[in-house]
Amino acid sequence: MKRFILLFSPFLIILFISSCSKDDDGDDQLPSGSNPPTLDCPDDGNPVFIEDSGFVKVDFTSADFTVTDWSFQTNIPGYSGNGLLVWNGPNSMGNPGNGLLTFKVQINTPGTYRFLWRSKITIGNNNTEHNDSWLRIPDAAHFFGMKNNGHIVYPKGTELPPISESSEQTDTEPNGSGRDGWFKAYMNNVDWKWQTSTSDHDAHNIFAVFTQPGIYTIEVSGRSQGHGIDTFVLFNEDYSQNEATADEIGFSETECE
Ligand SMILES: [Ca+2]
Repeated sequence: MKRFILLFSPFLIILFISSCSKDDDGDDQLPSGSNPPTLDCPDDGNPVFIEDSGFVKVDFTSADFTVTDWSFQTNIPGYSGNGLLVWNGPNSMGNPGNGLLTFKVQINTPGTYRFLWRSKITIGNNNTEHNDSWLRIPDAAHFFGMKNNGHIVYPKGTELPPISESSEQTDTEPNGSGRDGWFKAYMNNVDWKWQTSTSDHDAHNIFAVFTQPGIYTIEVSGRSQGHGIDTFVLFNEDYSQNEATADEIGFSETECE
């Protein structure tokens, strides 16, 4: 119920429109160890986050994580919304699909969207450990990584077709592990950071192409123990990274599927 109020609060909608108020970090914090608020959807329904004007923002704790080894946390400062999820299962370096989380987004504006999550390392002080999870967008038209110089990679084992921009490339395989269309998606900062990169030591940003309006699934599964994820956004070319990751922007509205 609390989440329902948060999502549909006119106050937050005003925040979204005005983009001039303080961020909402801490507005809805719960004591550590408390149960997360439940979404106001029927038991067999999923919340669907609605893209508007080329942007959608999702609280990572909105997924049904109850039967997984993702740990709901509110005792790590700096999260937004209701909390964060930390992968507390075994390291799954070569095996995507453990602790599968699914998120639904309704795309109304077809196009190419960049994916970015806000995450942190919750174990230790090494920025290359406890810093990654698996990511797949299986029903997009295309799902790929791209460097600023235009170089493109596709997840290993993907069944999605390539985009025409990579037709001249001889190698489109990312460095490091991957399987069944999943990208190993990493960040490199002990503290909170908006970064989702793929291909080891050769960071590519991650994109999905949605050619038709519709409801799409974002899949995340556990890889490195201690990787904590707060939020993710998908945004099209109308937004800079800074605009898309501004704290002032509230979570997208939801419907129930
Ligand atoms: Ca959150």
